[in-house]
Amino acid sequence: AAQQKHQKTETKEVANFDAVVVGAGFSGLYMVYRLREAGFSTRAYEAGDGVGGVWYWNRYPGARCDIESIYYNYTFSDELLQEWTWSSRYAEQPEILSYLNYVADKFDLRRDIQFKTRITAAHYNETTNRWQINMDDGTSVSAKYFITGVGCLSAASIPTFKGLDSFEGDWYHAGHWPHDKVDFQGKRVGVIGTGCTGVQVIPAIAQEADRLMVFQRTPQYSTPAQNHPLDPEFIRQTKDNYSAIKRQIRESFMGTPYMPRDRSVLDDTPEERQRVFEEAWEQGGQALPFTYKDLVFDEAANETIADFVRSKIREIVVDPAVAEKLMPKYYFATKRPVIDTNYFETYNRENVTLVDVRQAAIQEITPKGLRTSDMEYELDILVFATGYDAMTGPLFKIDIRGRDGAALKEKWAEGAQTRTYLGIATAGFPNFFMITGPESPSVVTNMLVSIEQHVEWIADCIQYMREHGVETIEAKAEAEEGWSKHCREVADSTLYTKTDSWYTGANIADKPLGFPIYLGGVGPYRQICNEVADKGYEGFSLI
Ligand code: N01
Repeated sequence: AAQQKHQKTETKEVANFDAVVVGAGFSGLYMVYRLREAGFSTRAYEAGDGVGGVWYWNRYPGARCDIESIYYNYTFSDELLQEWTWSSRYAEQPEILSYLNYVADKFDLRRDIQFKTRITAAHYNETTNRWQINMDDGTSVSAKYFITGVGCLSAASIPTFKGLDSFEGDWYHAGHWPHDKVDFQGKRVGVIGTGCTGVQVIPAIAQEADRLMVFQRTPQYSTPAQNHPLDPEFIRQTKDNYSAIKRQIRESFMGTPYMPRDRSVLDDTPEERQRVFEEAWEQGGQALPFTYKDLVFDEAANETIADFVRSKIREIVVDPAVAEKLMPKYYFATKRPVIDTNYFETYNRENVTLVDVRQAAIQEITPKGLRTSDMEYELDILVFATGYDAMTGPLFKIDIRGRDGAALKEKWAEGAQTRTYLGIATAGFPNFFMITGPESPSVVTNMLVSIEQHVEWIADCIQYMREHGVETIEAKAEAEEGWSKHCREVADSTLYTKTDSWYTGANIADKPLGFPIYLGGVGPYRQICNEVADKGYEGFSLI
């Protein structure tokens, strides 16, 4: 039936390419560049009217990257590294978007990108060994290779609250923020969600709105970003040392030069731990999780750092009752570690109210605001910082079908954690590559390092195929099974799988639980991928 559906698709085929790429974010842009350099005809399709991916859509106030700017850029071009200068330790969204536009201009990438076009379906045709790719404008193209650069966090999730249609005010999801400034002045604003997004948007809105109501279900650990403008001397040294930095981040664990200190927190006295934690808190950013090697492996070790952050929250938040509501209880750093600028301080403001919706659940959105089981809150604007259907969500927005018309969505119906080879490919879907797909290191790392590694590996693979007269590459089922098992075993040796999060899929109703992220580190993962390639693409069938 699926095959019939495939054949019945009524679209107008307008072009043929060697490769079609989905998205013009960091992944899509670099994939277009690499393939074009290698002489393959390539077209990227992008739903937005500009480049940038998540940095195009996430225009909410306070949006900035939680990886230090000097490591959050492409490293493939020395010239680009020397030309571009970041203004602060953690770059804000407008600056990152300017960078991506600069890259697109510098390498003349726009001529191979079709904007304002969403790919709706990609079906593999066994007879022609090509992918037929359909767009939302009714056109269709064919390509030998189908490559997704859809990102891991691009499918916004808005919980199905009763009554949202009746709300008389304005509402926004942070990941689909309007291009025009939203004016909060004189307004009563509600924010639902206290993940990375909530922690950034809450302090920014609080400065402007008349009243801000934060609807919190799960309190967060968050540590100060200690953001600051970059010193010209520091920039000069960074630019002088970029080849060493590049090597270091590529071989590292997380895609930044930091490695956990080779010491157990339990081997230090409470006083010494306190000193180490205080120093990392002052240093800010992602320093705290790197203070000891066992923090995400051992429950007792984790409790020491969790206690430290809780004590900091009690110090910062003046009202002890509010501070208690803000106490996080899950294992520290088993959700994406959050860094902030004045997050906990914001709860000391007179115009901010914290509402614990774990204690009094949200019941409905009303025409005038939001009702919990306790009371109704009147609101002019409602902001959803409620996150994403991560990892598989962006892929499932496209009807991807491989051999015999089998749908990717059906193949992974029992969870994405058991169904890819290296997070790049999946059995039954020939000549299909995923940039930062499920079961690759992706979201626990500096995405830029992971993206460059995948793009280069995929481009090399396609070149290898051309050089060796290979028409089809496809992951073998047994290789896929082995990788998925390995991926899960690594995750189970940590505390990550003991916390419900968007990593596990627990944030989306009815999503199968899993852990579709490789926690082995970007350096070791790169080595594995290189070895696979060096052995003639071991684990793949090449025909
Ligand atoms: O999403 P989240 P996010 N009722 O899923 C709450 C990246 N990112 O957009 O935990 C009430 O983390 C939910 O509560 P709970 C980064 O990787 C990076 O903040 O499910 N509340 C939670 O508090 C990040 O991890 C940057 O109980 C509901 C929040 O909404 C990832 O994106 C910036 C609810 C969702 O938090 C996702 O972050 C921003 C309901 N029905 C994002 N449903 C930087 O680089 C959900 N929630 C800095």
